[in-house]
Amino acid sequence: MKILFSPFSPYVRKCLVAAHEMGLTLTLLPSNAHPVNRDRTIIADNPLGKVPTFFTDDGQILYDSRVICEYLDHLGGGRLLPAPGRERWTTLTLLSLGDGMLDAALLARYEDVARPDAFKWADWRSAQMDKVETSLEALQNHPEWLQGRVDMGSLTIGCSLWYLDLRFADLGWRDRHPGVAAWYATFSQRDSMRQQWALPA
Ligand SMILES: N[C@@H](CCC(=O)N[C@@H](CS)C(=O)NCC(=O)O)C(=O)O
Repeated sequence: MKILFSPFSPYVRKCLVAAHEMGLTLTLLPSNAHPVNRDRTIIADNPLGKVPTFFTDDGQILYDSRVICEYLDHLGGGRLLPAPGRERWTTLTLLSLGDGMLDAALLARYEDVARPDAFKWADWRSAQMDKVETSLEALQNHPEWLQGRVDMGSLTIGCSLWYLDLRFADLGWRDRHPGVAAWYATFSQRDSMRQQWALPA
């Protein structure tokens, strides 16, 4: 199994963390995804030109991270995505919250690094970061959403917090959301969450 890789993509990381939880190893392939300077080699396999893009051993191409994680979970015996029922809907909703935080944070990041100064819109950027903030607030107010949970929901939230630390190091989210910070301090010690992935030299 192969995956188009970027060390800074939280969505790629989510797939690698899920694979690690399942005891599966993925071969990493280079890529250069960018919303404007689009990577034609990715587009050849995924018309959206985004990573992660994933290649199964029997020749299927899968995207996006949600589908890839579902595929990995299926291979690994379904530990990270419960069978249909209340638990599954809870897990998937938490997963959507984590993905939504990432989508907003990535848009703010692109605003910072990809949009020319003349076109920047400060209110729009702060509204994206406010989505992150209101999501953290909800997690802070509902500790039961995360407590004791190891599934695609909590792993996605974990990867979104990893991305905040990577790209928005002075956000100071831990001061405003100490309960989430305490959860992450423990959760981020999982073997899967501690892994560092890199392309082979
Ligand atoms: N919903 C997608 C989002 C993937 C995504 O946006 N990846 C970024 C890299 S972190 C990307 O490929 N950006 C290029 C672009 O926006 O065209 C997923 O969950 O896989």
